[in-house]
Amino acid sequence: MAAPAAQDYVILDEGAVAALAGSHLGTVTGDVADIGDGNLNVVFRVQADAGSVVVKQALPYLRVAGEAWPLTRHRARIEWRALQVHSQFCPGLFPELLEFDDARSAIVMEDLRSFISWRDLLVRGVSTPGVAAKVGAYAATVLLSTGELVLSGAARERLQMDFVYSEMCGVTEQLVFDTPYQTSPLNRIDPELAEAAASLVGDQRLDDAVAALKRRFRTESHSLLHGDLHTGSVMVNGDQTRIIDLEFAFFGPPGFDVGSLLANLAIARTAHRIAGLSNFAAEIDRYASEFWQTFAATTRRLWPAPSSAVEPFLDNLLADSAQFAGLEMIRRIVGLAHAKDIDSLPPPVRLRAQTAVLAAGRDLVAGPRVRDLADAWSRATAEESSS
Ligand code: SR1
Ligand code: MG
Repeated sequence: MAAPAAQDYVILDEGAVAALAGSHLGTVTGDVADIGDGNLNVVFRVQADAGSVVVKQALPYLRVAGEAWPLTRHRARIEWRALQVHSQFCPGLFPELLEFDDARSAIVMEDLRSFISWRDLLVRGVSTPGVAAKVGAYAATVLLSTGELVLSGAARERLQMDFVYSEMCGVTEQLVFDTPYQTSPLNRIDPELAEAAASLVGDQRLDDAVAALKRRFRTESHSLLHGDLHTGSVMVNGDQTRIIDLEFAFFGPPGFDVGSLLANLAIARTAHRIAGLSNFAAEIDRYASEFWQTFAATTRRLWPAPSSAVEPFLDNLLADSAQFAGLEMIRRIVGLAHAKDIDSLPPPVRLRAQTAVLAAGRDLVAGPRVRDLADAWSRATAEESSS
């Protein structure tokens, strides 16, 4: 795909958003609201008599950082294309796609106004039956369906060309693999946690483990992954689930998405446990198990032929996932993008939760490889690290 012409790009104002949405809604009566609270893009809701839609536009910079952090708008194409591909394999699990305005890097799609993010529901202690299993089935389906065992030859190469290792992977490298282990102005560290955070810098064993994982992130182009599969990328409305925010999609290593999801469930679990809400913590234990069991069952079902290779594949994938989970846990405590699960806790409880998540993440990254889910989960949610 050629790059969109720069001269056709404008940052959408309310009138332009209304015009873009108009072809899907009829006459827009003027109700255009900026509802974006994400780190990257601007998001508008457009209301009309006929209903509402969302318009998501990529800016030529990172929304939270402003022009000080320039980014190309290519992420809009990645998101649109990944939504197309993943929704082909998992229909009904994504917002309905209405239009892609390539010149203006804008996606028009279903408004998920009655949905709430899974993270917010977990923070509030609201039960979400069925969600973990759906996300597990999704992660396995896209892993297998776009992996080389199922998709090969020219079709695979054509798809890979749409997802050449992207600038967004560079953002992940920086925020997940680099800055948490450096003294960096991009980190956000609570003063009480300064000593624990400083101990991440200059630890040779940790640096070696992180470098090996970063190399795998960069080089193992196994499957088209979501790339940012945390609980805030899952929207829930009763028994309906939608996966969103695919701008980080890339061909990456098995275990990256699984690790990210397990990490964020572990963070939620630790927050509840340390806040004294053990019943809900036990519910999150069940979500982690349902997520993994459904992921594994779906992988076995989609494996192309009966094979003794599937169980070792799953064992390896789980051990890799636990290491990636450790990175995600660490960066959500000391990096730029924190987890609301922890940041919303009152200070003394927050510090205990941060300390536990940091130690557990470190153990998963640089400690012994995990043996099975019980081992992975107990170490991810440990309140005192074993290493
Ligand atoms: C500056 S972007 C920060 C984070 O937000 C996204 O959701 C990704 O997790 C990214 O690392
Ligand atoms: Mg996101």
